[in-house]
Amino acid sequence: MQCVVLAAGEGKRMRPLTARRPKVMLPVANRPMMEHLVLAARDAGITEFVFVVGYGEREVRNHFGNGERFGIQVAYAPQRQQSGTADALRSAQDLVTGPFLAMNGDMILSSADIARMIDAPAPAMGTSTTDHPGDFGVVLVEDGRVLSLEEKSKHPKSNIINAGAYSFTPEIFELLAGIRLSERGELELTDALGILIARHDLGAVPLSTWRDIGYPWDLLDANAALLLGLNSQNEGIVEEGVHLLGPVAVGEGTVIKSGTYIEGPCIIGKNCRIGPHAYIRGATSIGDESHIGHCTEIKNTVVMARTKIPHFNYIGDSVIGSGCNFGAGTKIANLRHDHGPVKAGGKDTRHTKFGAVVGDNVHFGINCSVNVGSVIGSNAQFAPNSVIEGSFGEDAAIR
Ligand code: TTP
Repeated sequence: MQCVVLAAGEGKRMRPLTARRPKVMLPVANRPMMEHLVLAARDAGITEFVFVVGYGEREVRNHFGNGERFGIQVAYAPQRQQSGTADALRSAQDLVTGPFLAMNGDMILSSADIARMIDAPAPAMGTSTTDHPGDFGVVLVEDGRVLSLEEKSKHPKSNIINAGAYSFTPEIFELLAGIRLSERGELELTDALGILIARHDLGAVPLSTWRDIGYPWDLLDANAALLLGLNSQNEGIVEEGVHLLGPVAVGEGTVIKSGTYIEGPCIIGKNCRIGPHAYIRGATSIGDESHIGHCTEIKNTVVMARTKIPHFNYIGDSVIGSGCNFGAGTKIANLRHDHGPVKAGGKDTRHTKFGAVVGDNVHFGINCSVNVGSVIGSNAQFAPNSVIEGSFGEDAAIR
């Protein structure tokens, strides 16, 4: 069976992290999120993939190539304009040869859940439950059939939602051919699903491990969930006097210097310098070639490659892009005094602990204070002692 992965979207909700890379290539537990999904599908028995690519497609192609290094075969279906999920799936039509799975590339699923999708008679939709169904397509299910699907309802009729994973036969392409632009100007897969639902012909497959990754704070939740399965591993150098508690994976060429205390689950990439005397708490992922230095504390955070957080820093519950530099003493707050949910970029993160979203190549002078919920565009620069709060665009500067 083939698996079509929709990976062409712009990921606007994920900005500024997607300013220069596609959302599906954002790292979770130090691998692109889509790699976790593809490996889970491979482990469920799928070896033939069609990746629908568009925004940032070069990065996807460079990473996966023909799939050989992952033990799979990959063909690419370019979607020239990101005009919706129906259009994305239609782009794969010429490469699909029989019944197939289709999955959004921006989610996490276990191989057991994907195996359930493979076993389900087509057409079928994977479903999951959530405490905020109004952000998704809400479905009513009876006797294993989807009875209705309502997108982003203000008054959701259930807490069951469309997980964005489907089992189809090529008949879906006939339905997609008749789809018209939706109110928001997109060609939406849900319109074709509506036809199947009206025919009482769409099965529901409950999935227990689904995680959607739409916003930066979803990256933290997905990262924590995936690190729960981490096994300790050391391919680097751990000096005497380092404490490693719980699962900690240390990549090749990385040196963890004396006095450093790491409470897993934490994954540290290749060629990093950690410590001396750094304190890293779970669930944290640190990308390749990063430097976490003396008296720096990092907690529940994703740090991308080549970022330097070298002296007396605190970073909590944050997503930090690649190539950033934190001046000595710069800290990110992660809790409001009233312990209320943090808003970031005007959105409710639904997290009482959330720090900041920092794009790529951001430079902080010494002793900057970054308040909860700050969103900082790529290449921003901040003078020493800056108080940083709210949203800053790309190339922003406080001098
Ligand atoms: P969405 O999450 O709806 O869209 P997006 O990824 O562009 O993100 P945002 O809403 O933040 O801009 O897309 C669901 C999946 O479908 C995702 O894996 C990307 C993929 N997709 C395409 O491949 N082509 C498209 O035209 C669209 C809209 C989405």
